[in-house]
Amino acid sequence: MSFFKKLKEKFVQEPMEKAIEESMEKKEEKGPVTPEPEETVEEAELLEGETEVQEAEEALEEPDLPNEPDAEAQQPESEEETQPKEANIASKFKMGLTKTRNSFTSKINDLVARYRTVDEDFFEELEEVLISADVGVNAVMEMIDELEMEVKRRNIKDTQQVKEVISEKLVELYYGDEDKGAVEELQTNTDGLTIYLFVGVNGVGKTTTIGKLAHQLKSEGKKVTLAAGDTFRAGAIDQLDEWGKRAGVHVIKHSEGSDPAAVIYDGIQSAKSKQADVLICDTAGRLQNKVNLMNELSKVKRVIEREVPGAPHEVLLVLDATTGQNAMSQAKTFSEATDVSGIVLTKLDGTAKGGIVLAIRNELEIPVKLVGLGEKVSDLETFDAHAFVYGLFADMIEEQTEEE
Ligand SMILES: Nc1nc2c(ncn2[C@@H]2O[C@H](COP(=O)(O)OP(=O)(O)O)[C@@H](O)[C@H]2O)c(=O)[nH]1
Ligand SMILES: [Mg+2]
Repeated sequence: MSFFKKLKEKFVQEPMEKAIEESMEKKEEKGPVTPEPEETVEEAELLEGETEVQEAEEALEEPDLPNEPDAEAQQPESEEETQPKEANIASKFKMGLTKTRNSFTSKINDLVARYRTVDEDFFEELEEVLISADVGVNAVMEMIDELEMEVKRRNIKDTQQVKEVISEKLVELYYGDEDKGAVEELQTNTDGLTIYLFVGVNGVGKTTTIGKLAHQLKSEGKKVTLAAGDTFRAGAIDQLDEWGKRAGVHVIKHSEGSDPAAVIYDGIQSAKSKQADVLICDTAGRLQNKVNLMNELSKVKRVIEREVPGAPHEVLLVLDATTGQNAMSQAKTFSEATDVSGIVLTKLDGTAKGGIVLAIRNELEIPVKLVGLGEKVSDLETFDAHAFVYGLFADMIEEQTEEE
């Protein structure tokens, strides 16, 4: 099966069919007296694999009236019930990557239109297109080599067909030699408090991401505490406090200028006494001098390690995708100052150069764990390379698979 088709099935068709099937099952169970399932079927039939899928998902849940005993509704989510989420994730990546896709797709289409057959010049220009999307020079070189081999191996002559191989190779490029297709969820503590430490320079989106994550974890039923470890500016403390209020989670804060390690210490004690599941720690990312940064971060980390053995479970470096190569150099500095376990790449929605995801993974060998796809509380997703590539090629995928 073609790769585009596989992506379409994974993110659009299967989830859609599932949603329709489930709504039919619900309808049968409830009998014709309940009006809602009827509506659900109609809605599900209209699905285009876009945001409507989420609506359908919600609609499917609606018929579970609170007082009605419903054995199925009380069961933990089965594999099948998670399917419609795939469509939801794909549509979020599609939305968030609009700028990158528009720029990337038009360049690729233009290239394919100009070169009917695959040759050296075609690859050279393709190299430029990928570099202009911030994929990173080394990653692009690797990619082009792989692509040339694959095109030879499959005896592809028509540039139209190369589009699909590009998308396939981008996914491979992201995963490298590792297990293909594995989505890297955040690590958790199976035995007590999970602690996430957020680091990164000012303005990249640390506090916003913490707010979004707190909201997500809370809606999964987790008890969350936030620690306002960015004590450098009063505004930063208030901002985290505001997110805490919105998400309905507890925030531990001290006054401006106080010792971040002390705030985090208090955060840990509070989280422990409240039996919270997750503590998320904000920090200031002052980069004026690497020695200071290193000292501050290692002090904070020492406190965390001492209070909860095995913590922090993630040290997440937040990078702003719109800053391109600057983000790469920040990543280098921070990895030297502390052990970064994962990257959060924010503001992917604000750049046409979303290829930076691939460069980061390829050059730094640190996994991208979360991506920010907008400013809203729901605009945070676990990074999924397949969904990312779907988002990049969505127009081509939809166009091509319709032709088949
Ligand atoms: N468009 C967009 N804006 C974002 C995203 N994440 C954060 N921001 C914005 O980036 C700005 C700085 O965020 P903030 O959380 O204060 O950064 P911090 O200094 O690292 O804590 C704010 O205006 C956020 O709304 C994102 O994924 N997309
Ligand atoms: Mg902040």
